[in-house]
Amino acid sequence: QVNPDAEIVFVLGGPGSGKGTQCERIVEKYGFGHFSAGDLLRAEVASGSEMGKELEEIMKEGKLVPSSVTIKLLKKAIATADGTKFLIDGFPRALDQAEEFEKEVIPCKMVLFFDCPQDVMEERLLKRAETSGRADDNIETIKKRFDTFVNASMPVIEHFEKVDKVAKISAVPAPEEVFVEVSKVMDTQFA
Ligand code: UP5
Ligand code: MG
Repeated sequence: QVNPDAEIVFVLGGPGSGKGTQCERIVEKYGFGHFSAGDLLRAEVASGSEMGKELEEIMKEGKLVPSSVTIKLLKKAIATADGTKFLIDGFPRALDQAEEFEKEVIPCKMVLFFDCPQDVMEERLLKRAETSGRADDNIETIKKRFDTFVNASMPVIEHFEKVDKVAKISAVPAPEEVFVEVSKVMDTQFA
């Protein structure tokens, strides 16, 4: 079961905004545990299971997998990990997912939102496509991921803004410059 003292940070932002990149740095500097919902799903796909095959189809369309799947994977990861401070990267991606997670697992302490224009994200993803091997790093799927982000995921950020839990950071500068701003937020929140 999840430790009720666990402190959860949702790390959100569009496809290619740099969530994973910044999470790596936070882990290194602040000793958080890091769980990427997308990485957990890709591991399930790689396992070759029946469920993995279904997930693969959904992800190729840039759509959202059922929250029962992501919440189960995340809950297990958090419950079995050491430590009490966790980054949840790329989840929740829709309002009902946020509500369900906070009800069934634990409320989040705050949200880090990496704000990035679509043209910048597209350029990064197309560049990464040359080496990533990710099935969703192609222009058709990238466009669909952007649509899903705008329509389903932005309302999550708006919801947490209303309750004053969002730290919005521009993801446009170089990674080390973005991390300077991230560090300011982390130093304040986790002093
Ligand atoms: N890069 C990073 N920062 C940079 C910077 N400041 N300047 C220049 N370049 C920068 O970065 C992307 C690329 O940009 C890299 O090459 C990096 O070097 C460079 P990365 O840190 O990987 O960005 P990130 O935001 O993590 O991008 P990612 O592609 O992982 O985001 P997505 O949100 O699209 O992917 P995710 O893995 O979270 O989800 C994939 C799919 O899984 C979803 O589309 C969906 O189908 C499914 N999913 C669900 O259904 N539910 C979930 O809860 C989660 C996922
Ligand atoms: Mg990522």
